[in-house]
Amino acid sequence: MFTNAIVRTPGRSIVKGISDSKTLGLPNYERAIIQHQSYIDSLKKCGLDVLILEPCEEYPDSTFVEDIALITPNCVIITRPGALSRRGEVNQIELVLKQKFNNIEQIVEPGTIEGGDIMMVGDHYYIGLSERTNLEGAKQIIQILNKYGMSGSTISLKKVLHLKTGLSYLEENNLVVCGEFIAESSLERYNQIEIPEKESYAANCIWVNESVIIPKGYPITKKRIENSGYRVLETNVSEFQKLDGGLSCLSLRY
Ligand code: CIR
Repeated sequence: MFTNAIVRTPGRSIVKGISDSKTLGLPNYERAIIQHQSYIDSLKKCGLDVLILEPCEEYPDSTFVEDIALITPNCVIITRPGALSRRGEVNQIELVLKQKFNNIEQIVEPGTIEGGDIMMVGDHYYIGLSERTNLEGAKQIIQILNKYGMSGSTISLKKVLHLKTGLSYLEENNLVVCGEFIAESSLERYNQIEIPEKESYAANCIWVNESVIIPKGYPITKKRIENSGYRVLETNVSEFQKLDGGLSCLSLRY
């Protein structure tokens, strides 16, 4: 069970965030603020205490806090983002995490890793090797996990930005899968909840204490997850989607 979440309010600079999307356009700041508030409300409905950090204008993508740290039950690992424009975000989050946790570890050069590439399954962590996360970053994180009695393994990405762009673990051996991960042999042991390509954005969803929060507007995904026995909450995160941001990357949950 999770009890807490950390989020960061988007700044006005969000319009300058990294985006690969050619069709969705720029995010609208006012709408992003409203959507961010509803996202917080959804986390609260699932019983979480939410720490809301001040906007950080210097870093347009800093609302995507999940990429900057991994909070495990035994230690906290500060990442080293592959995206150059995001590297300085770690200094901002470090101050906050140092006040709350002991056992703080850090990924160092030449390793790069972003939290969107890390999926927790109990005390095992899957690490996506992507354009943002390199082998050295994965090796470092696995070494740190081992030091604290946990384990990790890698999955190579072909197309998507992050591992959790196309995968979400919903506990109880249930795994939401989409696209390139449907045929991934290391994931065969899970009960797979398959998401069709046209709803691929909803493959990034989050399990929070028996409920699953999914992006609004994906009826097939909603039904399939409900049929697997979960309460599903929908929240509109379309302004963040414009920056290739999934729902999970808007919070650190622990
Ligand atoms: C980026 O490209 O870094 C941001 N615009 C989006 C990050 C999304 N992170 C995530 O899905 N974990």
